Amino acid sequence: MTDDVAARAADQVAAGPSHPWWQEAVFYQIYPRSFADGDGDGVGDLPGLRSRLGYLADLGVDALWLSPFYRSPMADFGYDVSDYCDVDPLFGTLEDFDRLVEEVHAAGLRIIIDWVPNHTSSAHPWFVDARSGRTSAHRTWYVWRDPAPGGGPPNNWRAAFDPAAPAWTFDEASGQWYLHLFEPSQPDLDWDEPAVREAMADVLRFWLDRGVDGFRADVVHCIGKDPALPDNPPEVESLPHCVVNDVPVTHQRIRELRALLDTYPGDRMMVGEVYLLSAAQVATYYGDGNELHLAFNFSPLYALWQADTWRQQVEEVDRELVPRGAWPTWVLSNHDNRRHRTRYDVGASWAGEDDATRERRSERRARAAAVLLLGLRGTPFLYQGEELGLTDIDVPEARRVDPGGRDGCRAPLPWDATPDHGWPVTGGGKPWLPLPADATERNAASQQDDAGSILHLYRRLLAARHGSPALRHGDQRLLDMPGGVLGFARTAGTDRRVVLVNFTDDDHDIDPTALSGTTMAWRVDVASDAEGEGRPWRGRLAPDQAVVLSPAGI
Ligand code: TEU
Repeated sequence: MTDDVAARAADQVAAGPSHPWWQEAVFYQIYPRSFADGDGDGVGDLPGLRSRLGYLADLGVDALWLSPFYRSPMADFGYDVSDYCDVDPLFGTLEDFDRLVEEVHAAGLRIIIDWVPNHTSSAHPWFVDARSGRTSAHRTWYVWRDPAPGGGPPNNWRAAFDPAAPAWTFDEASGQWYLHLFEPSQPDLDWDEPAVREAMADVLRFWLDRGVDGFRADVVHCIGKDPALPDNPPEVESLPHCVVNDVPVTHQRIRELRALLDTYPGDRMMVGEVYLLSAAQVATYYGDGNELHLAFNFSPLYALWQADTWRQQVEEVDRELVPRGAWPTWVLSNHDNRRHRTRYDVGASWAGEDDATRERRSERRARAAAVLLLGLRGTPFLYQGEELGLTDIDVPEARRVDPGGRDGCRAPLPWDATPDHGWPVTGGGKPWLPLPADATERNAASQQDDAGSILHLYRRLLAARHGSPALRHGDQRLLDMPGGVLGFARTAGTDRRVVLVNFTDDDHDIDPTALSGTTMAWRVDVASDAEGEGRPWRGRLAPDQAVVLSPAGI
């Protein structure tokens, strides 16, 4: 046994019963188009990802979540699947996928893959057949309805992305409408049809048999629909139906999926994208430990950089999820939303402030947010590039491609300071989206060489989590702090940590008795600006500074 393994084993004994891997893991989301390009066509792919696994292992994440790589017309960049059991040639081959899983596991990491159960592409053979006529074999696999009395769509549901668009498209040939909560090219499957459930179970088995550790289930709260398809009430009529669809039958469907996963060895898991914006609703999708292992809770994605707001987020999760045994998740950025560094910059500028000042503050906030994310109780999900402190790019109109206007957070990851930043394109073409404008200064290689970079902060935080049962799975207690500061204590057995985050532009002096009720001394384990790490804590937080503290003298 190596020292490291022995230390971890001793740690676990000290911390009591073991915890499932997906509660202790830090996940890293790979958006494959934008991670790394292995064949020089300007779009990231599986060989590119394989060539960068060393970077992820060095970073210290535990598990990867791979966004869709299936065959697809790419109308929604892979969330419109035309074959669930094959790799799109743009990303490589099934053999590339198998090698990826092997190499991920050999590196001591896990991998979960995106699974898109709510809808297929309109180019999927199932839908092509369904559309071919009212009596076709797959007609009942999708949601078809006659026009409303007097014509028009069957109900008032709206599609995502275009708030004015109905969630229905009329099929001239058969005289019926089909349902699509997203684009018309993404028809909704009808999960009341047993053959759909069986086909989708086969898809899960196909990938489980290939060794994946689990799935991220896309808009999984939408697979069940109220069979009466009632109009949305007036107060939510203008919202896309996908953010309000919340019906009991979905829980039954998810229990069936859970039962399937449980037949496999190795603690396979499912994290659901439950895009409902209250933690109380999200909590129900964990069932009684018999539905989703984890569910995304997205309201923190829209939280401002304010201590009170974050305190409310933590309190809501502590109130709604934790008492029912639902293990929380935390996420600051993903491929659908503006990056948090960009969000936290909003409203921070005022007349006379220069760009450099603003840039420094937004860097400080991105760093403090990393301490917050990796200090909270729950499973954190990182989105590729946040470890470099990336901001959204401004995409010139001529190069915009996403129907949902989400290109800004999907720029290719800048690997180095060379002119193409690790994205050389054959024949002098361009990557599918522009690289960030500051890629020459802000890229993986430069930050690897700079111990003071945000990349190194993420590494130190991930190492601190690995070294502390309290951070990985401990209890959490909010502390009384001055306005503008969030503080919480994490405890597992004798292991203790305190996390403090200053959300303001001012210094704050913290009374040490507020941390534990005693005058015990604390040491700085990790600081967002690296100040004082490994030394006694002096009781002062700098503007937008965050720290992880441990009891001094241990
Ligand atoms: O997202 C679901 C979803 O609700 C988002 O589209 C959200 O409404 C929007 O992005 C808010 O900005 C999932 C995937 O993550 C997304 O990429 C897909 O486009 C969508 O499902 C359809 O599969």
